[in-house]
Amino acid sequence: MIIEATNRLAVTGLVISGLGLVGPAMAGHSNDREPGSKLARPAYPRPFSRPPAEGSDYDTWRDAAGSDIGEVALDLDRLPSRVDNSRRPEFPPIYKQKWGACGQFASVASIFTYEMNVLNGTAADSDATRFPAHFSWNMINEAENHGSEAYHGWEVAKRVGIPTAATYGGVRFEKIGVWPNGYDIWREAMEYRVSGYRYSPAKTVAQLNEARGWLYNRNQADPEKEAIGGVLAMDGRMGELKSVTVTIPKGQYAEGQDVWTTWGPSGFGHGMACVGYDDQVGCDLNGDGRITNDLDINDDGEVTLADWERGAYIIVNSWGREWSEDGRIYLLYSAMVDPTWERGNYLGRVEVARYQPRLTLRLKIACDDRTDLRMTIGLAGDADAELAEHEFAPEAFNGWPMFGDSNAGHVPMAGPGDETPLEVGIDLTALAEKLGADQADHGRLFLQLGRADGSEASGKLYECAVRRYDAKGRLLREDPVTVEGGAFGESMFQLDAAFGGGETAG
Ligand SMILES: [Ca+2]
Ligand SMILES: [Ca+2]
Repeated sequence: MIIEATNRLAVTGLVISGLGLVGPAMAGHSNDREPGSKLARPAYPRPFSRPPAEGSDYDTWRDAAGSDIGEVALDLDRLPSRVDNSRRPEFPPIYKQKWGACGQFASVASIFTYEMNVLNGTAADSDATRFPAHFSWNMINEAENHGSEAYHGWEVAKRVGIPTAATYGGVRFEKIGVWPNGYDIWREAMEYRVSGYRYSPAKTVAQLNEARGWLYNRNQADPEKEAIGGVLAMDGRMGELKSVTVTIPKGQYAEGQDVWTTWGPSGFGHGMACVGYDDQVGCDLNGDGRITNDLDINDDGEVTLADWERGAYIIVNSWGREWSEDGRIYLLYSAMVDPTWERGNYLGRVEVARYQPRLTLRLKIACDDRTDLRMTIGLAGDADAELAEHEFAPEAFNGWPMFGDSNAGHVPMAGPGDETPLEVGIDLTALAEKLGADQADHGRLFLQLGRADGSEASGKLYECAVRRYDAKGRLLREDPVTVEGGAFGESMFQLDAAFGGGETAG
């Protein structure tokens, strides 16, 4: 319901992508009245911080190597008064989005790209080191102009990976809902992953300071160790922005630059990248002729972050580099304390990882409804086994069950109106590892293709092969599997074949 409402607005040409509406149902679950809640800490605000279908025990940071939010305290004296990571070579250009893809422009094209370049020690100066917004967007937008959450992109990066823009064919496609055709694209995606992601509130000074520390050097407590700062995802409310935008007057710090004093008083969510902060930027909100952080300007009897007139985040928006002069804008720290826009009270962060698959599946497959496709892949360590020892159902080829109602659309594999069979790659490494280290390079493959209950979908498998790689990602060999028939729909298609171990499979 909410998605439809968002979509109606998005197709008017505005760049609206958040899925959330503020209402009483959303309040009260952040436990902000618990003791210690003023400290920096991870949180799972609904519905934008993790996929609901994964359950309330799903720890989105569990595979990350870095310390968790609030675990490390940085000496505040070390924080510079200004940090802008968007000026670093690891940060990609400021993009101008089309359609409601802002969530993926922020979470993948900007934030994932930045973090991956920091990890790799590279610069985001060409498509070879930039990552597309549309690869992950087209996994969850139902092949229409729908909005997305940051976590959609980060989960796609976790489960499938993200190909570089060079291999993918750009940062975005000119048509909605297209999946890339080519094993090498899917294979490259496997190397660029997310290991963990997290949201945390930024409603208190302690939480603000932790966020500043992340932006500065990821709260690296050891002064001897250098660390390049991280960037953060945020979700702003974008209605009536004119009424909350102030251009800093002449003679003041950062004169002539725009500041959002609060989130827009109305409207829907919009994903953006928070790239830094500036403690000096300020605005006289109460008109007393001074810019203060120590007066109770909202008359609630205490001085909190909500009263601060000085200090602002630096935001990179995906409305083009001419917007707001240079594509960036300030947002007062106090704007993040907003009970009417809960999404705007949180910041999201991500940890990325490089990865080399050792065992993959190459498939050439057609299906007239990629969301209703059901695919199960099994492995057995014994090449003569009659049953799989371990099985899995890859999210992307089972309608993305973890995303609930958000999927890749009831369209053919390649995209709307395109019946071309798609050549894809699927990582089997984790499945093979379950067989034990010595068996991971040979065994028996079991593949089952069908359709969702009640679906009329049909399709055909054209090619199937198992590929093995060495630890550096070099192809060792491909074992082709003979496909006989390959049609599925009303009945299931199944094959099994030995692979590896020097034998020719099939
Ligand atoms: Ca004032
Ligand atoms: Ca106050």
